[in-house]
Amino acid sequence: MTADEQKKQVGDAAVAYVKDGMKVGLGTGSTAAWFVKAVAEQIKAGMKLTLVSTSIQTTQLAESLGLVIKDINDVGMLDLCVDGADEVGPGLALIKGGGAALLREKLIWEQANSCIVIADAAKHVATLGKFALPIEVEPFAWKGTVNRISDVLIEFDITMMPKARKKGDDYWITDGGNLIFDVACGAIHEPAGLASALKSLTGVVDHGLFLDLADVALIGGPDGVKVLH
Ligand code: ABF
Repeated sequence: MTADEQKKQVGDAAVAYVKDGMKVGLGTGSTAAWFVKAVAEQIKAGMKLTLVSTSIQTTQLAESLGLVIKDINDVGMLDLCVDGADEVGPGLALIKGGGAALLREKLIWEQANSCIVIADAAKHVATLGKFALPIEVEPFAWKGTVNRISDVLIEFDITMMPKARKKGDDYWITDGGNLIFDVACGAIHEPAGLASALKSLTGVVDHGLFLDLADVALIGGPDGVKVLH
């Protein structure tokens, strides 16, 4: 079973959690895209939903499927958000942000009563950190911010310098106009401590550690979908 087949498997499975009349947050990435397509089929079959999106990319996909995306400020608390991840670790601690949408994703997740993460089997790990941790940084005075990030990383025995994510020759700019720096941590042994230390730094907008936010994880695989709580 290929990774993409597993992504479709969990994207389709997540639709079982969507009920008529719900307000639903649509995640970002190739796994979440399968969920968006499955939601579009439900709406074609008559389901009534209010939808919000975690990125311009997802909004464009949704609208291409005839879906209407509402402004998150107009809908109040969401019933559900379904989104992908780069790593799913113990206690459903996640690394997200490989799609550079971490800030809008986290804001939507914070406004949802229930958050479901969907991922292929390769994303399910015993320790977070093999996937580089994305950190979203205010563009103004970013070099000083990167120096402060490096100082904090050393306290967590992470010696790799943050690497600016680039698209061609330019720095990657998020939907909100910020920069993304990726840190090859290797292993993150104290996710909560690192998350708190990074968030306290002036110039750091947010980071890709999603802790105590996921309620359920659907992990794909040839033996069927594993449901983790
Ligand atoms: C987004 O999708 C990001 O937070 C995460 O990094 C990415 C995973 O992408 P994919 O599903 O394509 O592997 O939610």
